[in-house]
Amino acid sequence: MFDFLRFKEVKEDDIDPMLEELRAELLESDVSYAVTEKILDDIKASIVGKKVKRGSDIEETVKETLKKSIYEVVGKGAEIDLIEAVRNGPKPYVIVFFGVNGVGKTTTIAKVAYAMKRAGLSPVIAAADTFRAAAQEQLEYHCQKLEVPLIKGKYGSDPASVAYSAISHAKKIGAHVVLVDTAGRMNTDADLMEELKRVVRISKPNLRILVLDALAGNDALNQAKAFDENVGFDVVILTKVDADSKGGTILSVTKELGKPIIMLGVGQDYDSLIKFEPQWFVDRIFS
Ligand SMILES: Nc1nc2c(ncn2[C@@H]2O[C@H](COP(=O)(O)OP(=O)(O)OP(=O)(O)O)[C@@H](O)[C@H]2O)c(=O)[nH]1
Ligand SMILES: [Mg+2]
Repeated sequence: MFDFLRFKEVKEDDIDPMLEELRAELLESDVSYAVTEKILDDIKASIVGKKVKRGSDIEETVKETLKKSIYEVVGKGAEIDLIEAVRNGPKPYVIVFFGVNGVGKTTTIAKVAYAMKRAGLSPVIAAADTFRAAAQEQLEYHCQKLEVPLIKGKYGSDPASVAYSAISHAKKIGAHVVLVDTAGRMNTDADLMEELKRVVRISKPNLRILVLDALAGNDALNQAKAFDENVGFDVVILTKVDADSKGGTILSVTKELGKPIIMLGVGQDYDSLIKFEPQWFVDRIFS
């Protein structure tokens, strides 16, 4: 009884100015326009009409709701651990890495190989980027340093057969995991997408990782959509998060495609690959 004395209902007008501010903040963090609108709609739906104690801080309520809803969106990948997946998966566990040119695929593979070795797992790397001569040399350099077997193909040879040879080699030597590096390709290049499909069809990966670059901003979402439609992928590793970027891509990709971000590249060293923590992201967006 007399609830209205103690509670008041949140009206759209109460929160509109705050949502405006949030809209600007999300867009500035490179969250796509469509995703920003969806998130704001979710918040409106969960707050407008809600009864809050008179005298309580609506702004604080909105902020908490927003944080919670963002946490829920990006929290999906948090439980996926690459090392555990390999440890509990078939032997060898096959992972194919792909993405647009220069996003950091090869560097990320070296980092993953390093992490696997540290965890007591033995990797084999497949240099299925037979497109650029320098690509093989780049992997040779890493593999020598990390003492990881590398399977290469001739320049211009069939990348799918390089991946296949690497898997056969891994079986022969009892390696735990095969990391397949592929050539960078624009999401608009139909021929190269076909080639990638073939690599995937033949290597039958246990995990398909799309590598995205945090600096690509909104284009990263377009890339993710195109790779998803053409090839399909399971998870994302986002690189170059150490550069000046709030990583809004994380929110766009998880909200629009429902694909988890599992790891972040935060530098050029082998140990600059960290597990993605949803709370870290929420704090970063609101910092
Ligand atoms: N700062 C920073 N630089 C990175 C990160 N990951 C990769 N890079 C750099 O990005 C550049 C491109 O990396 P690569 O690993 O060669 O990229 P790629 O996707 O294999 O490139 P292509 O094979 O040509 O398509 C290199 O200079 C890397 O050192 C990261 O997490 N942080
Ligand atoms: Mg490369």
